[in-house]
Parts: sequence; C-alpha cells; structure tokens
Amino acid sequence: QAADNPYERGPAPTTASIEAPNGPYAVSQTSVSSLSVTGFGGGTVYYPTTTGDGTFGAVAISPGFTAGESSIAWLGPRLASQGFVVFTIGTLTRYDQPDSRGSQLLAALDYLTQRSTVRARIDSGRLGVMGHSMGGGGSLEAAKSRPSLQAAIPLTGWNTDKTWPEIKTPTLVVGADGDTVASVGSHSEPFYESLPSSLDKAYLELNNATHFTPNTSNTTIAKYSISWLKRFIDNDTRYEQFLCPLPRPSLTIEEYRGNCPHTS
Ligand code: 9J3
Ligand code: ZN
Repeated sequence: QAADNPYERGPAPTTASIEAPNGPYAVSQTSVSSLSVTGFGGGTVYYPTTTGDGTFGAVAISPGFTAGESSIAWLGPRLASQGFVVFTIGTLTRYDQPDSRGSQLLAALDYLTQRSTVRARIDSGRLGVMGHSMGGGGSLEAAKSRPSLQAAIPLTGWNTDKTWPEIKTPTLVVGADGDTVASVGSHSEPFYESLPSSLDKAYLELNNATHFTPNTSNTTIAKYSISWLKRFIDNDTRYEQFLCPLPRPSLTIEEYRGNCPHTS
C-alpha cells in the first residue's frame, strides 16, 4: 500500500481490471440469519479472504420493492474481489419503503462493524451504501441521515422525495434510459440535480437498459461503482482516471454528468 494513502488496497487499476468479472482478491462469504439480527433482514457478507492486507472499507446493499437479496447478489463477490467487505441484505418485509430501507442499511452497517464475525476486517470509518430501486432510494435516505458515509450509489433508484440538498456523501446516481418504473426524468435526474453542486457527484445513465438492469451482472455498473467506491471510500486517486474527465456516451452509456476533478 502506498505510503501517502493508508487506505489504498490492491494493484494499480486498469480498464481491464475494473471491467473484469473478478478483481484481485479471493472472496469468502458468510450468511447472517434474519433471526440473529434486529433492524434489517439479515443477508450475506462477502469479504476478501486474506487477513494480510489490513482492514477494508465496507458497503451495504439493499434490494428493491418486493425483491429479495438474490436480486442484488451479483454485486457481492464482484465488489468484494476488488477489496471491500460487502453486505447484501434482505429487508424486514419485501414491501418496506425507501425510508425504512435507509434505516435498514444503517442497521446493517452497524451490525457489520460492531457484531459480525468479520468486524475486525473492517475500517468502521470507511463505509458506503448502495441499493436497487426503493433500495437505491434508501441509500439516499441513509446518506441523508448519516453524513459520515463516504459513498452512496442508488441504482435505478426510486423515491417520492426528489430533492437531496442535505446530502454530504459523494453520490453516484445510476439511471437507465428505458426505465418505466423509476423513469430517469422523475427519479434519477432530479435526484442528481438536487444534490449540492459543491458535492462530489455524478450521474450515469445506462444505454439500452431497464429498471431491472441492475439485477444481473453488468460491467458498466460494476466499473463505475468500483471506481466511485475506491475513489471515495478508500480515497484512492488511482481511480480518478476512470471518473474524470467525464466518461463519454457509448454503447452502454446514454449520458454521464458530473463535476471534475473530484476534491474530497
Ligand atoms: O423498488 C422498486 O422497484 C420501486 C419501484 C416500484 O415498484 O414502485 C411502485 C410502488
Ligand atoms: Zn428531499
């Protein structure tokens, strides 16, 4: 790890390394029963197997309305293999609304850092949240209520609250051009635009994608999520190259908005 950044983990990244199905770390996993926890619905922790590389930042991820943990499971090993402890959670009920999902993400992070069997592997000051749909709306709620979070990534997020000027957490909003459940015009775009202009923020609109694109392995979601988490949870400026200058429209990117260079 670099002398000037104690949080840097893993080798120098390349486009190939952030697009790869597996990153440099072998991954282990452990189940957390819903019966053993309070405030959220249990889940699965994916974590780098090694204990020889210091502590890691951690991310909790919520599924969307009516969905279970399996709908976001692909992100567990994908992100953990890059050097994060990742907790894909179930919710108390499948009908919980975004504010509840936000509280559940925070309860999951508290369990992960204070009680879980992997707590010694985690740097409890370096945490983030993600989620799909109402879980993405929940990730905004979590960041609003806990400004110490260092990254938030709503994936085709859904929320009745369209305005997020209170957020202090660097946020990557991911929308899908063909989303008819949480249309970008009514959800992701106003979410992004309402975040403070002084905040490190970005808007990635997936091309040829739907509300449910985040439910299966997706290289574009992975590469920008990895870059955002590395840049803001690990303070790893080696990933700035993938975020700034802003990515151009492509076969998989309909549009990308952001403010560069990132400063936090
Ligand atoms: O979590 C989601 O997929 C939210 C989209 C939705 O079904 O909202 C309607 C109540
Ligand atoms: Zn608001």
